[in-house]
Amino acid sequence: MPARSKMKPAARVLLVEANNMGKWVGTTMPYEVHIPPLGLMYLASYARKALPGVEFRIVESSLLSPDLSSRDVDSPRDDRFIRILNEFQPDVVGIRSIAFFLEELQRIAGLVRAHSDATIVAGGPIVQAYKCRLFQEVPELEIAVKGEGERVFTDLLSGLPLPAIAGLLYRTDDGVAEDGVAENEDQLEAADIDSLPVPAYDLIDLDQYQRQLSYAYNHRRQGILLTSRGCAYHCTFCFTHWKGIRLRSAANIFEEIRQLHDQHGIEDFYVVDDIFNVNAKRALKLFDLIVAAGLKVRLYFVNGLRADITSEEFVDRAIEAGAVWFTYAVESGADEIQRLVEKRLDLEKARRIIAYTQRQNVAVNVSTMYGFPTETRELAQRTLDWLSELPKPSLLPYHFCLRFFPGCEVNQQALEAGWDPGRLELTSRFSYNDMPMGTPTLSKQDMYGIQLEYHRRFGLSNPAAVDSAVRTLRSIGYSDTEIVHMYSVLKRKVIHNVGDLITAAGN
Ligand code: B12
Ligand code: SF4
Repeated sequence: MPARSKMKPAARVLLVEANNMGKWVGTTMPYEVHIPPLGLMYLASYARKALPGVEFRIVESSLLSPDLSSRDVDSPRDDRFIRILNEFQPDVVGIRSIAFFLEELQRIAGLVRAHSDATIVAGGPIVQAYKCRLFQEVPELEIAVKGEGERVFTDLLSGLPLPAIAGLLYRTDDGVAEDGVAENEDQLEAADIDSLPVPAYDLIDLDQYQRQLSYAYNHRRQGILLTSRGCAYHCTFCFTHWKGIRLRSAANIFEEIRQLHDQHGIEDFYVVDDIFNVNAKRALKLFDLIVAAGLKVRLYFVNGLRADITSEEFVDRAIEAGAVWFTYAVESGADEIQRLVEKRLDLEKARRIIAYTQRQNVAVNVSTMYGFPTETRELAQRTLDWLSELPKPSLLPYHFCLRFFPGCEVNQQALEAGWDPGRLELTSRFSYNDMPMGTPTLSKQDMYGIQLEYHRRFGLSNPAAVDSAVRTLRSIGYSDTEIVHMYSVLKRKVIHNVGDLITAAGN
């Protein structure tokens, strides 16, 4: 790959979300979880404001096939992407990916190089995870952007010299850079995130996303809200790709909601912040604005609320503003593990507020994990027992085996606890519901036992749990089709009706 010292100013930019959602859920269905690619939509809206002459297009690589059942046949999927390259003739192809989808990034970069001479730029969490190594893994890659992309990508597109743009990694033949890849200093993240334009919803097909499932497994016109960047906590298993934490104001978030509602007919808003409720005052103000405007919207806290800082007032006012979906990230019911991973959740407070939320008849998810370094069967068992003290099981049966993504502190903790380094790397390629391999303190058999016990007591093999989840879903407006589609993906097999679902749970 010839090194470049700068890019020619670009006229056409193709942005690609490189993912393989079938791999994620480990199955092929005519509908999958697909979420509008927010990072790329932010890049496009920012860059086109600064460079109005540049034309942008956004595609998601695993949504290219009109018929998802043919996804395993490589050529039709490749053909559609090649057709886009030929028709659009991009000068730049910007690809977002995460560590889990390295193979998909490789596939897309290979296709671009074979069928176009566009400059290939990568961004997203995968860059922070792999840094210079990404250039070995993806030989076609020319430039990569570390962290926040709006300003850096705009500078790149306008043709500034590469050494002058903070936040870049790029191939160079200056003979100085190690491995032929230069790394510029990190950029300063935008301080005022209220000034970022609303993501470019006009560049995606909201109907196509509605045919897929949202982050909350329903078929809606999806509005994705990122109301803050970064997290105030530092859990060792979590991949931190923003540096500090920055919050948008309640007024700014409300304006986005109103705009998406009025201009795009969006009524369902999925909040993907790391911890939305990190500032309670801001959250309550947002709820007040929505209520005062009489906006009929539904809010889904799909990603994470920290339970021990959530109050009853937060829950009540969120529901008044339209919240129907609360996800509490608990991880472990053992204080020892809470300390080890530096989450330090107050489990007693967490239990109280989760129970309170469950009594309000909204969807409540409690995400937990097992397989932490040094975690024994007894410690893992404590999480299951902790869950049993809640009034209801988690609506989504989310008890995951910990994965180790490159760049997370927990990898060091695992190595210190005697884990095999090759094994750690392997786990980052597994789907969340692939069966785990065992750890020095938790055998593979123990892990199977934990999974089975979880599903028997709280999850997919428990008819009462499934029945209660179905009732809640119906009460918050899910159609039976949505419920059946959701469970087909969760169970990795097509379910035909709700009755079959409950019967199947008992078998
Ligand atoms: C929504 C979400 C999901 C959704 C949708 C997937 C998606 N679109 O990413 C769902 C639920 C499906 C999901 C699943 C998973 N996710 Co997820 N997810 C997120 C979450 C919460 C928000 C993503 C987002 O929209 N961020 C906001 C946008 C604005 O940020 P961004 O995409 O990073 O984009 C900015 C920059 O990165 C950069 N940029 C991005 N792309 C590009 C491209 C170019 C060319 C340039 C120049 C710049 C650039 O500019 C953007 C604007 O500043 C993040 C956490 C987070 N805070 O980001 C985790 C996160 C991305 N997920 C993660 C993981 C691990 C997963 C799973 C593998 C989990 C699992 N074990 O099952 C699965 C994989 C499936 C999948 N398709 O992603 C990790 C990735 C870690 C890593 N090292 O790669 C993250 C970072 C969470 C974490 N802290 O650990 N996820
Ligand atoms: S796991 Fe959640 S609380 Fe912990 S650092 Fe990551 S986003 Fe923050």
